[in-house]
Amino acid sequence: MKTLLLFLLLSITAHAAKPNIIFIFVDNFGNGDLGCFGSKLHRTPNVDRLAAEGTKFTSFYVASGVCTPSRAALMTGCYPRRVNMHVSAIGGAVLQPVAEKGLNPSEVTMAEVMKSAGYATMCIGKWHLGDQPEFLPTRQGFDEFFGIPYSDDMTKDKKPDVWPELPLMRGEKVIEAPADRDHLVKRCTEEAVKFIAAHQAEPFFLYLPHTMPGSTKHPFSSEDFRGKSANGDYGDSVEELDWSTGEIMAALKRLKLEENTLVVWTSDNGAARRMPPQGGNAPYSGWGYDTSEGAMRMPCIMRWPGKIPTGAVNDALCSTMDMLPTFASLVQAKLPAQKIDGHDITSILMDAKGTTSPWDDEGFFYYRMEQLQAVRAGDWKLYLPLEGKFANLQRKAEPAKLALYDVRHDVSEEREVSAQHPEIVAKLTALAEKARVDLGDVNREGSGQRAAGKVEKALPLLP
Ligand SMILES: [Ca+2]
Repeated sequence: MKTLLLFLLLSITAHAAKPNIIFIFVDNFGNGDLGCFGSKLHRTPNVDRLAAEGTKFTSFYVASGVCTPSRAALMTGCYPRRVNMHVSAIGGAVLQPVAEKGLNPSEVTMAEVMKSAGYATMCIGKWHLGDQPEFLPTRQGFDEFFGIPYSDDMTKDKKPDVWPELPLMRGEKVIEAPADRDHLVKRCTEEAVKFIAAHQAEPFFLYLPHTMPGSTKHPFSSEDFRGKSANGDYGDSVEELDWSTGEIMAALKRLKLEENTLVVWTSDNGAARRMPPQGGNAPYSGWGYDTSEGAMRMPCIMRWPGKIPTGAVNDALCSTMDMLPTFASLVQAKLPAQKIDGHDITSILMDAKGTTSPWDDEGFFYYRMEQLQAVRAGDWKLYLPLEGKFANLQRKAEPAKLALYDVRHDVSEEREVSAQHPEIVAKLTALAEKARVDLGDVNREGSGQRAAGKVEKALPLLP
């Protein structure tokens, strides 16, 4: 009897020590689109509450300004170039349907790390790391998948001879085509609540990469939200995503899981340029898809009562690449054997006062597809002088020129200060060269790159 009691006590303690993790990843959503990050346009009370009960991260970066590479970096803890997911097989910025390329099954994903620690895992929403069976979430550590394999705008009418109807999937099966885009957020939310309830008695990892606001001019939302916001289809979508967050938090509360669950809320890249504008990346400059602060510096909130400070703002330089090693540390899992780029930032999460991070010494690199365009270390972001492929797509008036900004204190990049700080320019230039050796650049392979996955012949996903 005593042994049994001790065993029960130990298993309860062991469980309590293993937090559930929910990672909410919205799509093409700007820093300035949340009330708690300054939006006057959108009503986001649920995400605002998350921020009030947790910490806002204000120097939190994705590793690319566009979907596929950004997601590859989150899943692997690696720069997109390291895992060769920085371009598609046909030289595009993201994977298209019926792609021969995908995230290599030999890469160890965040989900596989969580599984190794005994977690139940599910991916709900938009995957975008390969649409062939070999590359689906169910082959990368997720017990379950509900959602679409790529962006919601990749519909059959765009390439009728090659692309299938937008597939909604459960596991590896197409259950609906075309997927009903109006109800994706609603249905993904219901699935999330169901998953949480089903796994309330064991540690779980829920990856919720929402499909919206997504990649179209007219983001989709259900009838409960359509036409209700002050900012058109985009605002409706933002407010539905906020509702979704509220539903998830309510489920955690109802099931008494609030205390032992780490919730992370962020976006895969900034709001894209549209005319007229929809989402906003204020106070950062630039739009989604490039290497501007607007494209890669994301609104990020983390909530974990008793562990992560409440109502705090944390300006340490962090990245989605840090999530894999940090989660591994929190759940006492082993790190992948292969080299990763992210850092265990547990101590940073738990102390909002510091502003230093491991990236300050080694540099954080902004790549656009194959091109290294900028580097940040500490307070400073250096835009590299560019001659290659994308030079004309760099930011502001003088695109190919070297430029230095103090992006901690001058977040809107109004004062170019390279002439005043030649030593900082030299230091960041040297860091950039180290990155080129390891990760490569235009027409230059890096010594630390690994191959992506590839199939001989890609087939459309059909019901
Ligand atoms: Ca995106």
